[in-house]
Amino acid sequence: MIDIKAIKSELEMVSDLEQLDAFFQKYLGKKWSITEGFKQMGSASPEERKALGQKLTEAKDQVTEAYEAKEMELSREKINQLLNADLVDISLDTQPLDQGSYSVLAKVRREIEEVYKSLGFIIDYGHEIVTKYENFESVNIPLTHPATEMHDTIYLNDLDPKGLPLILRTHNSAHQVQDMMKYGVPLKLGSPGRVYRFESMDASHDVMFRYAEGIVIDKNLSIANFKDTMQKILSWILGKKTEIRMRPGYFPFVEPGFEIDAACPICDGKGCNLCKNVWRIELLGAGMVHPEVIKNAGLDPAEWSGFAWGIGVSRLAAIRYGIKDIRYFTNGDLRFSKSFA
Ligand code: FA5
Repeated sequence: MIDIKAIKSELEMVSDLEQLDAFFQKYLGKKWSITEGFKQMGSASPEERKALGQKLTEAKDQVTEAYEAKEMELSREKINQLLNADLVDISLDTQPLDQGSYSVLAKVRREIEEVYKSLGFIIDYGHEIVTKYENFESVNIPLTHPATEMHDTIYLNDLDPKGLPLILRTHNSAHQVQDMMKYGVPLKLGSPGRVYRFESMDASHDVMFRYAEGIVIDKNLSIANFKDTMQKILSWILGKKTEIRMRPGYFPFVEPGFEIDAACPICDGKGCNLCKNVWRIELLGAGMVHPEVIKNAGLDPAEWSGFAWGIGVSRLAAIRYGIKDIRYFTNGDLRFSKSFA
């Protein structure tokens, strides 16, 4: 007769899936005695067959149930073993990763943005590809001005809707009028970004350099407001120690115009390539916004006034960190970049 108790205790001794498989072959597979028992039923009388059939079915059900429970238990154990073997110990130190960092120019640009924002300015980067109208005429530079010629401006093959060639902006003043119209007045807006000029490169000139425009439009603005704003921005970024000089300058989009120079950090008056031996480095152009520019934005210059400036960020960074040549910023020398990481 089938001894279910003995079979179950044999199952209890099974400790892995391989043994369980052997158990299955022995008791539940085709060769098992229960199966054999079913086969023998053919030779039994109808009464015996019924009783035997019932017993065999019960036995099979009980062994199958116990087998399935054991299979579940062993499978779980196996999964846990595999998971534990694969466990990543996050408390262990990993290999140090080569992390990137902001370039010097990005750091200085971000600082300028911070100062602008702290003074309540909107930031708008504008576009690097602009029309000739935006770059020149909107800011009162006639298309006959020498700056529009190839030697200063980089032209693209693509045309604007008027059929004129598109250009790479030479300054972010290209967005002054557009921004006045876009944001309305009064306005305080900062526009940092890359600008492009077709010119010979040297320690203080590059064909692509970082620039940061600023413009304020309001009623009754004066040169005193302009000076105060410039002093705040420059002393924040350069510190109070860097000597600054303001002198008259000419730009067709301002009246009066100014240029601000900073003392050369490299030669201390002895002369070097960065300042071309004149001790001072031109840092920015600026002035009171020209009435024609205000008119181009659809505003009445009798009511609205403004001041604007354009900082050479590459030069500002060179002055701030005492770098001899602005081309270091873009020549890809990792030793230079890493020294600022
Ligand atoms: C302008 O571009 C005017 N748009 C600035 C302005 C804005 C005036 C608003 C009035 C009102 P400028 O061409 O001087 O000005 O250029 C601005 C600054 O960019 C310069 O003072 C200088 O610091 C820097 N700069 C000029 N050319 C280069 C160059 N090739 N490489 C690096 N920096 C340059």
